Amino acid sequence: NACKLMAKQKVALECLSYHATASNDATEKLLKEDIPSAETFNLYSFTFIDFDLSDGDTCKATIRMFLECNLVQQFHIPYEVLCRWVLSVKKNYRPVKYHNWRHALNVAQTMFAMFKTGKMERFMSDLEILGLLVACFCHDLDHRGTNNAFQTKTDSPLAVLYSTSTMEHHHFDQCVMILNTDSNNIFQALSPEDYRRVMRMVETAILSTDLAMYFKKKNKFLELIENGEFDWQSEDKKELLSGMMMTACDVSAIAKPWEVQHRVAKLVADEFFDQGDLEKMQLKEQPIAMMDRERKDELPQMQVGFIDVICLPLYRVLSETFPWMKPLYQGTLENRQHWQDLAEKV
Ligand code: 5BB
Ligand code: ZN
Repeated sequence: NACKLMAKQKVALECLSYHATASNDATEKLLKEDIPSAETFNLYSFTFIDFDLSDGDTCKATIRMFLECNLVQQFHIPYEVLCRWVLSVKKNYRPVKYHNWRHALNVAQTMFAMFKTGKMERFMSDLEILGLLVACFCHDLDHRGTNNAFQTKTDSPLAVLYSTSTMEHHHFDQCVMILNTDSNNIFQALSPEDYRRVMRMVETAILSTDLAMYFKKKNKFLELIENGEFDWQSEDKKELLSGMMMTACDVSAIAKPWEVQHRVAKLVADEFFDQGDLEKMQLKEQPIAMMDRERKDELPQMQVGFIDVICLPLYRVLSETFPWMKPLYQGTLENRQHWQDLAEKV
């Protein structure tokens, strides 16, 4: 326990130099700007792309999703607080190659597209929609470009604090920290009970983005589906479904049009290689193939494996049960062919 306190202090100190809430100037500026329509940003589509958006546009797209889901009105979110929260969340992502603010935006947009175009909205209460959207935006906060195994191997203070789902616990802590910072609390008008419920949902949803958690829960989910489950209303079934949706959104770059998937996969690989370099230098260790620059030729084959083991099975059950989710399955299948072709070339 004393050990954990020390670790907590170390993490806090480390983050102090980094964390900042958005400035009043930036908030004022965003507050005054027009928010373009959802169509302008292509928000309803599973083929949304952020590449051409400016940083300012990414904030506006975020606000547009909250407006489009009627969350600002429904939960009396003061508009200025929403603007400040968006800017603060963006600020608390680090400029790593893949797990940065753009990734969070893309994950949240896929969740939005699932609600609307995927027609999943009907299974969720407004509070759940709020919780899931917030969870998507916050789910990788303060990611350092290194995974849980790396935290454990390097005895990072974070790993001392949380021995399992290390980074995911930290992402949630960061999410809470922002909400608890003056004038960033978009949940401020909720009743104490709704407040507790939405925080619990955000926590569960963020923790479920640990791939280890996905593997632990997916069989239970498959079992329910195979038994022809149609009622997703009960608490634990909703939690299971939400977790699956979080993973489906988290890996949804795999379902984008090929040019986009190709470019994003390179970002993922570059971040993995950076961790591999750290392992070689700091730990004098041979990184696994996925993180070894010397083995970048194997990337297409690894993507096929990733698609076959994680993505396609998940998108298959989701689209069999919820037919409007089919574009995710279809896009992934097309990309599999491209990666397979590349794998055969080498
Ligand atoms: C994933 C699980 N890992 C513990 C071992 C490696 N595998 S993998 O073989 O499926 C794999 C996945 C290997 C290489 C990969 O990327 C090479 C560029 C990937 C991969 N992972 N490819 C991607 O396009 C994406 Br997106 C990802 C996801 C990376 C984040 C992992 C966290 C997912 C949480 C649900
Ligand atoms: Zn993520």
